Amino acid sequence: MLNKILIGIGANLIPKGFSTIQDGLLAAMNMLYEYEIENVQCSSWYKTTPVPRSSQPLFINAVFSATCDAEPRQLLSYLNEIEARIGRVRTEKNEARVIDLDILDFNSMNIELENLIIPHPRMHQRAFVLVPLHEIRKDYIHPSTKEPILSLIKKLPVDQDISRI
Ligand code: PH2
Ligand code: MG
Ligand code: MG
Repeated sequence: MLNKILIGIGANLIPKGFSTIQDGLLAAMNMLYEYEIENVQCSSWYKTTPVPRSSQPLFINAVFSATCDAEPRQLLSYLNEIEARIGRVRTEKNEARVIDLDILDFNSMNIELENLIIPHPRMHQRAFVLVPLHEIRKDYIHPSTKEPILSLIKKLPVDQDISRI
């Protein structure tokens, strides 16, 4: 278990075969061990308004830390596979979805590959990432800006509602 990772998880549609959004998210989390993503520590679940604001349904979001042997590209393909197993079909960017798994942080490194930038390029602007992340990593420092998580939270725009479920 070489690598320490942070993953954002969220959805705003109920997947087929599940009765709630959260059931789909929990099913995805139960698949992680099949990909040797281990030592999972998850924040509380949060109800959040869509960013940017839209008429989409509210999201359920959380952040978890874990360990894995996989390299970033391999990890991304594992996460994409889990999304597909829950029933995600990708069409347009920022559309409503049954599951989204995003790599937020990988060993606190700055990584730029084709189709994969870590830390996640928009995480510092998103309450639905920063607030749950702060719950599990109070000392988190953003790897590229070096800003502590609390100062990032203080700079968030006020229109992003988030409440613990
Ligand atoms: N994900 C997005 C865009 N907007 N808003 C909320 N509240 N939660 C999300 O998970 C989310 C979003 C892109 O992946
Ligand atoms: Mg996302
Ligand atoms: Mg994604």
